[in-house]
Amino acid sequence: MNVNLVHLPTIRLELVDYRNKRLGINGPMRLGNAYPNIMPSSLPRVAGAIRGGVGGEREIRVGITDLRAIAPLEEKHFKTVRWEGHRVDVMRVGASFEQAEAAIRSSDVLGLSSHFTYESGVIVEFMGFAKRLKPGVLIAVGGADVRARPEYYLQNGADIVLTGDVKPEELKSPRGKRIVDYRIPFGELAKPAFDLLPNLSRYVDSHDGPVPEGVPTPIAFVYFTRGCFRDCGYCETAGTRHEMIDLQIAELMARHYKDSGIRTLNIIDDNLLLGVRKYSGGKVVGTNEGARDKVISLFGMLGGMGFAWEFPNGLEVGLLADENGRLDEELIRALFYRARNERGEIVGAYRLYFPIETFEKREGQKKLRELAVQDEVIRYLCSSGIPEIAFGVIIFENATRGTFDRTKEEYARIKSIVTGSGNGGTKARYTLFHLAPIATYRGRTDYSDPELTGFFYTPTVRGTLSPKERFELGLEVSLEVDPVNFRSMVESGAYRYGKYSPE
Ligand code: B12
Repeated sequence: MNVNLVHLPTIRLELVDYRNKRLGINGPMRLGNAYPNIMPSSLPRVAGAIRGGVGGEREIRVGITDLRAIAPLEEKHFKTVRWEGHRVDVMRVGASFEQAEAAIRSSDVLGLSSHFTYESGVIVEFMGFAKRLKPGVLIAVGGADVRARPEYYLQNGADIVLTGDVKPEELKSPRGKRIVDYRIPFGELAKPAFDLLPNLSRYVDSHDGPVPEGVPTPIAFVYFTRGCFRDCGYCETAGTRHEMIDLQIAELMARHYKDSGIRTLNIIDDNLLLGVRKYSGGKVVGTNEGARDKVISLFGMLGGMGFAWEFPNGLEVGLLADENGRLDEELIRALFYRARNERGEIVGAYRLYFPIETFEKREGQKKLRELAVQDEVIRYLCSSGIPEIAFGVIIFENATRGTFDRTKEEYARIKSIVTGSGNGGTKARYTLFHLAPIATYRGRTDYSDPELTGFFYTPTVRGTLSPKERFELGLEVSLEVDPVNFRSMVESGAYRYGKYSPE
């Protein structure tokens, strides 16, 4: 039996007819970052589980076709959507579907991952293409967006919809359309089949922009915990069971990555640090020493093995301090360890996505600590010279002009900490993104095109300000606080980290 897993093209959006003199925008605006040289985050793991683990099925032959890697620079017009009276061209980035024809024809089952709603249009289109080419082929899909809305995929071409992990024996069953919810132990996910990716050396992109000089490649995705019991309404993973890997399995997994030639890790836990503290009503009240020691040992081991790493999915930065708001320096030093190897390459942490989320009504969100604690973390990280930090603020639908003014002021303040006297060379970018209509906000959008479910646009029309006002106020603050990233995004769609001088 043949299972082929296909990594599909991503999308890139271009706002074609928007002009704004004040912002210096007088041509098409590329809103939508697309990093095509990125390893598929789940497919090697899915293939490894099918091939290997206790539930693994040795009689299944499994392969991976990576349409992004085959032609990373190829772009094709996918569709045009309307946003607030403007035209947005959606480009499909990666090789054409025809390049997967051989894989489709030879498959009994085709496997796809769908993590992002905004990419789901491409997934649906591909499912149609595959069924036309080979009507008998079974299509299995898994991933975060599939978990969020399994019925959508069943209705649009999928046969087996996995809302949990891969279940190898399910792929062998010709039964009708179905949703499979199944969780396999961590150990069975420990050996992603990197050998099935035809050319590992092409995976040089992170999802957070080009990596700084000295970061070795290839770059792969990894996680050591999964789930998060927090209740943040804007996160699809909210309210799920939290689980942490055993150290022995983590070591086995890290060795496997190293032996497979992986040099850099994109660490993508839902909430890596959650287990480190104890909580009451969601607030930190103490430390869970066992879990804290485990995280410290784990990162000691990764550094010892010579990996470089980044946290593109963010860390709950409040957990870097104890219940009294004192920085946990030992934990921070382990997570942000940094050295150079004999070739001068970076070992250890080179980048953190730092989720600020909001400067307003922070008390209402259990995971957010006082700004003073947050400032301390920033100060410490910058003085230790982490190469890059990406700060992120969410613009919620009830944002007012005051929200933007406050964000501008607070970002200027944070920027002065970053560029302050203790700075060890850190570059940063300061971003604002609009609430995506996912999780509890799913459905509260006035646009039917999934491509507008990103965070560059303002997909809800509710709120005191109009979508266009929120969009423009966001751009104004971005330009003022972070002209380096602003210009780069507008012109090329690529994130850039600025090295600003102290004001
Ligand atoms: C890593 C990650 C990222 C990475 C990029 C990852 C990538 N795909 O390239 C980064 C950090 C850059 C990122 C950014 C963003 N992300 Co993100 N991200 C995630 C995260 C944490 C993991 C995604 C992932 O790789 N999962 C795979 C891992 C966890 O699972 P796995 O073990 O490999 O897969 C198992 C199963 O899923 C299943 N399975 C999966 N695929 C398949 C296929 C087959 C055939 C089978 C059988 C089984 C199967 O079996 C596997 C093994 O058992 C998810 C949350 C989550 N837990 O999924 C959010 C998530 C996908 N991100 C989300 C969002 C909104 C974003 C952002 C838009 C903004 C933001 N809030 O961060 C940006 C946009 C990125 C961009 N391109 O511009 C949302 C998406 C919601 C939605 N439905 O659209 C999620 C769900 C988180 C959330 N906040 O709610 N993200």
